[in-house]
Amino acid sequence: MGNETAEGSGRCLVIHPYLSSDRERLRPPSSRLDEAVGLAEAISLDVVDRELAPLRQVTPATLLGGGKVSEIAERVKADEIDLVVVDGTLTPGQQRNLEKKWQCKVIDRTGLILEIFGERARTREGVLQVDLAALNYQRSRLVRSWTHLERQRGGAGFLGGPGESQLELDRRIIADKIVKIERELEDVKRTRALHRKARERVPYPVVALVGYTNAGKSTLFNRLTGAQVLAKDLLFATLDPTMRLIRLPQGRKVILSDTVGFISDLPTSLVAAFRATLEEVLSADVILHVRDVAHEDAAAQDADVRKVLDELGIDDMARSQRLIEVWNKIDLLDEERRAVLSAELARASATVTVSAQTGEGLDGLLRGIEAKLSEFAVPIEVLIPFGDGETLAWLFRNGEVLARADDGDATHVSVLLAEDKKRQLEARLARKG
Ligand SMILES: Nc1nc2c(ncn2[C@@H]2O[C@H](COP(=O)(O)OP(=O)(O)OP(=O)(O)O)[C@@H](O)[C@H]2O)c(=O)[nH]1
Ligand SMILES: [Mg+2]
Repeated sequence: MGNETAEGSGRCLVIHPYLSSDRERLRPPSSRLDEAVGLAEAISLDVVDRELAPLRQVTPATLLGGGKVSEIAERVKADEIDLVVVDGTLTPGQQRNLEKKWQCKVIDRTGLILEIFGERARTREGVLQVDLAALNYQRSRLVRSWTHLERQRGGAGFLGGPGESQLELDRRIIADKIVKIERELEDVKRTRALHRKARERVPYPVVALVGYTNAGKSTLFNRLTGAQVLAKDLLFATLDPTMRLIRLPQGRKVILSDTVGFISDLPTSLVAAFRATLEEVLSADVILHVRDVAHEDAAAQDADVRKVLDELGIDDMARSQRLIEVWNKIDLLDEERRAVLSAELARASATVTVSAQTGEGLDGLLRGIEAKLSEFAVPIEVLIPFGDGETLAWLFRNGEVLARADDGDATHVSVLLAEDKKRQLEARLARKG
């Protein structure tokens, strides 16, 4: 993807524009600006200036009004700014116009998040997904030749017929690349589906960590697994999914999975790109929604995460069955806020408070996971070949047999089994062929 900004890593000004008439904001503009600065810092940009830009209306050519544009032009000059991040959505035209007026590079929120993801992606699938999202983004705003593509084109003028403009050429190359990446992604996904199948045969339930970026998922993951996943005060520290086997207090083993965090207004192209990664979450037996309850935007972040989960098809029903809310960072709360939280906690269900940092509350969390796993027994029908008395005995031991009927060469059993037991049974049957 385009690395120009990351390479520049220069002096940066972050602007958060917002309509002053918008009264339905969940977050104050100042905290949105803070988050945007956090994003810029996540790719080591040197943020020397930050600014709120209330707009009375949108100016089509530049988004910001003329006065603001000139004011910033002067700032850019005086402070020797190399890059302006506009924490909003710019049309390709607006981006171009602002670059002209300010004489420096300009990127919007999507561009910035793409840069971060481009820097973080490690696995092949992650890299492909980010490339795809970046290409789709570029396609929509392709205005001049793109150095990256130029290199790949090799001999110029080779691919297109006469009279074809450079732009069309670039578009065509991008379109071709998109098709190619999509094909590669399909391959990777197929492999992953196979891996997942293999894992499903392993009798371990999957516990997935989800939550807003910086909520403490990786810190918790490391605490519980003894792993050393990068956990940092950095937005989008984690991008690629990681899994580890852990043992719960009562001896049961589960696979814990850490994954990319969410953020408000995640560009749609990226939501689509990361769907596949997040789909792992869908098939998890237990979902831990890790929340930074010490954050001033905790409520808004919660709403954002719920929205993404909804989009993934995890509705209220699934939530109530499979989700545990993990209120993290309670070590940062003073007595008063702890008291408020306890009152809320009393009303909430399936919620635990923890500090991934100090380890407080982790026993309760593990017990909560165990409880969830055995909570929802589902009735299933099993066909056991005659002679497999072992499996039959296992069913009686591990589930609640509702009915059994023998016929010729098999026994039909209808049994209530908890989710993890169901997996163990599937593994048993698969082993027996
Ligand atoms: N005080 C305190 N800090 C915490 C706690 N848990 C995590 N942190 C800090 O919060 C920051 C973010 O933690 P991560 O574990 O990287 O968060 P994450 O949810 O994995 O973030 P992404 O990978 O960016 O989505 C780090 O600086 C952690 O040290 C906690 O319980 N208490
Ligand atoms: Mg992380």
